[in-house]
Amino acid sequence: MEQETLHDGRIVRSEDPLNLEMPFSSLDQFITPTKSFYVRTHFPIPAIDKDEWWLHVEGEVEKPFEINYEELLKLESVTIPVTLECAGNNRNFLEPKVKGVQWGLGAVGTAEWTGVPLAILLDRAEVKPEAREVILEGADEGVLEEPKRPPGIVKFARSIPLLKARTDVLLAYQMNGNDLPPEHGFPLRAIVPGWYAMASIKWLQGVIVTDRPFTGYYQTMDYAFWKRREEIAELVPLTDMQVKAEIAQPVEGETVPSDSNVRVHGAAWTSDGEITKVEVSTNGGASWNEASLIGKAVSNAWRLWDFEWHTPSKPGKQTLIASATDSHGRSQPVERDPDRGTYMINQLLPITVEVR
Ligand SMILES: Nc1nc2c(c(=O)[nH]1)N[C@H]1C(S)=C(S)[C@@H](COP(=O)(O)O)O[C@H]1N2
Ligand SMILES: [Mo]
Repeated sequence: MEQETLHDGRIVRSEDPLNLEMPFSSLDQFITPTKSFYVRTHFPIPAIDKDEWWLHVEGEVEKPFEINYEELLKLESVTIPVTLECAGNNRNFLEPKVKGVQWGLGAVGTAEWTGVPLAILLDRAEVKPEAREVILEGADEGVLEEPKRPPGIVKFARSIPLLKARTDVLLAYQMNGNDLPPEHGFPLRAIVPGWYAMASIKWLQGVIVTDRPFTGYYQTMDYAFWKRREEIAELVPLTDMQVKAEIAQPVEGETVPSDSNVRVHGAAWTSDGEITKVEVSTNGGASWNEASLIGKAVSNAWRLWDFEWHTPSKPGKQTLIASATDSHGRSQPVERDPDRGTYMINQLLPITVEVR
């Protein structure tokens, strides 16, 4: 593997725009410290003065309004732990190589988010009966390079079905008990539990209620996959995170002592349900052992797990695989589904260690 540069202990996947990955081997607690949390940006980070910032709530509503930071902080707030995973997490495991940020295991993290449920703002605006979706728009913008792009400046925006917007979405101004850092969306970001994190819009400035499906760049040309209607492929926006377990330690290529107890540990997550089982194979999938799930299940957050492996007395290479199952009985595929393009990577990821 190529040499990795670090930025405050995170792996730099690109400087401009800033894309930082958590070294997943450092996973040692349920909450990811803010300084380790991965960063995904598409454009330069907007410098926002909170005293001049307004959130606009508009579209198919009876009473459109604007609210500033100070007023927002006075509203009823909640704090919830939520796991965010980039839809392209694990992309550097894909063969052949594909375009996009070459994330390893660490474009995922769990933070405690504090803010105002979007439902409170939607109620204040009085959503019209014909409303179907809510578009969330960030303040960041730029000109796109890919050929199938609208000319001119594009803003990062995504939509959520009205029901999900009302029941699940949080507008967060704090991460792990402190103001959101600029790179994580200061002053305000959306948190969309259970969905890949492209929907958790940072630097939020617009909440636009609409009566028809939104087909903006980031949910059609990008952040979409091919789904089959019978045999016909149709482009569908990415939404739910897929069930997955990742091994934090040991790491790929590590040497472990023979005839010893080695702790294999990591995290597993899913959407809309909970992790019920993580299995670990230490012989390339020939046999499986059940790992222990640590702590309690928390909705919309990952579950840490571990397994004590008694290593073989004979030296040699061993292949470790972790596999998660959730409360809907969903588990991870063995093979990659090419219809998923460069996203939703949750097939089993074997790692090789050297027993010596
Ligand atoms: N406004 C805006 N919101 C955004 C993005 C962005 O580039 N601009 N990136 C999205 C993507 S693809 C991901 S994975 C998450 C990353 O959130 P984080 O940087 O706080 O980890 O933010 C999402 N929200
Ligand atoms: Mo992402």
